[in-house]
Amino acid sequence: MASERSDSSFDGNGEGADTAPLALKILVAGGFGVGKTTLVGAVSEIRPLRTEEQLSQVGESVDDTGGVAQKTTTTVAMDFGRITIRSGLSLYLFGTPGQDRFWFLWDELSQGALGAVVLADTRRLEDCFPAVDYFEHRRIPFVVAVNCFAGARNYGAHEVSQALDLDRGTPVVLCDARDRDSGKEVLIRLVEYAGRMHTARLLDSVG
Ligand SMILES: Nc1nc2c(ncn2[C@@H]2O[C@H](COP(=O)(O)OP(=O)(O)O)[C@@H](O)[C@H]2O)c(=O)[nH]1
Ligand SMILES: [Mg+2]
Repeated sequence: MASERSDSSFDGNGEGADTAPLALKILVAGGFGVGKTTLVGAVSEIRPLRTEEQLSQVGESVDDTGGVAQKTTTTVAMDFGRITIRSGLSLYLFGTPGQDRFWFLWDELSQGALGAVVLADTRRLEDCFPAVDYFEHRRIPFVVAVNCFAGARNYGAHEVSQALDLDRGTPVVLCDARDRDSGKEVLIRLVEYAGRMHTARLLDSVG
């Protein structure tokens, strides 16, 4: 059954890619309020599964809503969505929880992931440092997607790359997390980049 085969390639190994539909797992990370839930919602073909909770009064002291005045919900576990990039290739998107207190979920979520999108807001670039560190340390390929909020100064990709001290070659793309095509563009860049990285490592490992 097609859906079962799709599930079996969920780990992203890609065996039989010519015949079986391939489903790859992608993480969407970044600071609180940077647009992760928005991005997953904008690109997903299925109604995105969200686990948002009203920001509780208890959380008020720890959830930094500075610069995100309208935000009244927070993702406590994760966002989940799916997008078909082209016939036979779909991506399963997992939005990681934005707050430090949910870090324990990341190791679980990153199992078998092809790569990650780190969303960044140039007004609070430092918020994505933990995500950048996390993926660099675990050698999980990622692209940095700058979510271009109105009112934020427009930085060039190179400037962002320098400010985040990214490894050479790590792509930086500008996007609008609310826009489906823009989000899809980011995901395509990631798939291409991660594909190249994984292939290069495979070739390295065989000598
Ligand atoms: N102006 C603008 N607002 C955005 C954009 N992306 C997200 N937002 C808003 O910013 C807030 C936080 O976004 P959300 O996706 O919940 O952030 P998350 O915490 O990373 O999941 C929401 O109120 C969004 O509607 C964007 O590109 N431009
Ligand atoms: Mg969210």
